[in-house]
Amino acid sequence: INNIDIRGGAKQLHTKHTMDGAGLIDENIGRNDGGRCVWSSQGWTSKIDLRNQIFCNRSLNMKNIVAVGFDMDYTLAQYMPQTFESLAYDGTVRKLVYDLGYPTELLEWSFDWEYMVRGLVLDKKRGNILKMDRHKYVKVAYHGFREMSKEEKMATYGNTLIRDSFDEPEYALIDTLFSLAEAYLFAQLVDFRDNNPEKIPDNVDYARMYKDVRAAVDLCHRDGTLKQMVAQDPGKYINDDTSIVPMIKMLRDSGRSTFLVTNSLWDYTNVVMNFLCGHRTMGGSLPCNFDWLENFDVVITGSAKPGFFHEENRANLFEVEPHSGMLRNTNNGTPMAQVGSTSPAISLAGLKKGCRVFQGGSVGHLHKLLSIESSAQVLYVGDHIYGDILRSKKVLGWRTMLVVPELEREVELLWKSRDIRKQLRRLREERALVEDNIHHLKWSLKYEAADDSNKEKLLSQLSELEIPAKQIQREQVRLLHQEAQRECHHKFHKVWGQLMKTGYQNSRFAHQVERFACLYTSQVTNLSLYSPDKYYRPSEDFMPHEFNILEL
Ligand code: U5P
Repeated sequence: INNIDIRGGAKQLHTKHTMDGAGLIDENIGRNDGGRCVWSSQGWTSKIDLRNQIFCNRSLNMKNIVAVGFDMDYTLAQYMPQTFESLAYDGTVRKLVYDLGYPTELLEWSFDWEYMVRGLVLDKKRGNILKMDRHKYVKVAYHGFREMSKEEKMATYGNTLIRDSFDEPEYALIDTLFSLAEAYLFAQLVDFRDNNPEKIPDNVDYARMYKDVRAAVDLCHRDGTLKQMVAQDPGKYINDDTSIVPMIKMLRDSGRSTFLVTNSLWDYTNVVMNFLCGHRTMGGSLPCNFDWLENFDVVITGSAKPGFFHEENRANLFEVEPHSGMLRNTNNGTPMAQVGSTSPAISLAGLKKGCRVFQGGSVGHLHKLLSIESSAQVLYVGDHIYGDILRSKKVLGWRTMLVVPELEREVELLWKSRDIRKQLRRLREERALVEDNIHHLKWSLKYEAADDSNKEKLLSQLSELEIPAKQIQREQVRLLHQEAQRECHHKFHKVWGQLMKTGYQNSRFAHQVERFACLYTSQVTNLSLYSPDKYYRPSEDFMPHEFNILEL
């Protein structure tokens, strides 16, 4: 220990992980292999697979957390987009054709569930799909499925002074996995309209098409198109994850209350949670029961997030009778005395034993039910930056963890492409140095050179840098750089590149993750890899000047 180089040691902690080359990446670190860190000559190294680590943006001491809450859809329940979003896509197409009068050709279309990614922005009016960096600079732009030229992109989005905010209502944010199907269908419709103007009425512009798609997708979620199918065979649509129950049990054993707040209604919530906690199905051999409720203190369904997070929200809170699904009125969580009943209303405040199920209400009700004194005592885990994370953190002050399933692949590819990234960085620095040198020589020549011999020397140095051979070298550097960049981009996603990056900048999505999520991770069950009392600490912030000095 005496031999630790403080800087080197500290660095190792952040940089050494289990993904040691392509071999180790697939090694499944067992959950009972005795310890999560190892000490070696290189310092302490984490044994938790990078893909399963919890990353921290803002310090969070779990000791201060008294209640941990979960969103359900795409947080506890990871849907398989290839089946679930395809179902949404097919249902939406049928609604567009049969209810809204779109051409029947649409029925022949198919859905490429891998094409769209989260973090994209739809320009409803122009029919464009955009990926931008954290400064809202549009880096990748497609009109339907046609890539926009640099000039076209600049002409439409390039003016930095009048740059749009790229928010609703002119734009739509693809920030939940639920939106992938609608984004794809929008691109298809834009293409279709451009190529077959006679088949789409004049008054149906791109924005109207988006509105129709959005409404049809939403209806599929609400009218049973999707949920009946999922209820029949949840295993076809939802990833089986047996580690959810132990993870929740761990939190409960550590003294935390646990709760569920979902926008789904009770009947569907019951199906999904039965599948996740006990592999039961609606019509299958193991009919749904309510055992899963023992994992929670309070379940709130039909919560209408993000409105739920506003304390001034006056939404009524109903108690759900699990067997019948019937709703009972409550008075701020206290059951209303029945007309003619003489028994006093039972207070639900401080509820300790036996989970109760509710519908609606707002965060004030939940705090009362769980005896929460300060919102900083609550950690909420969700998948939707706007619906789950932004409001709960910003409006309310809950601590937040964002589930980003894409992170698993992102981290894996990042690991595999680290050599090309290093090369990219080197080329970039090299180019900058050559450019700086040329500037320096030109500057000296113009403003400093005292005599002719000095001038001659400078000129010869300059020509050395600028002679054709050097120019070619510079061009080679530039091309290599471009190629490496393209290769990197395509490795992550053939069209949109890396989820968290846009060129060298953080993507807008990454920026939001950084700002709004205290923690983020690929799966909710990664919580069980860490102590329920863990003090999550972010890595040190670095400004570019510090970064250069510390040569990170
Ligand atoms: N949902 C809609 N409309 C959409 C997308 C999702 O109603 O366009 C529904 C899902 O079907 C699910 C709920 O029931 O919203 C999301 O719930 P949660 O993420 O709060 O658990």
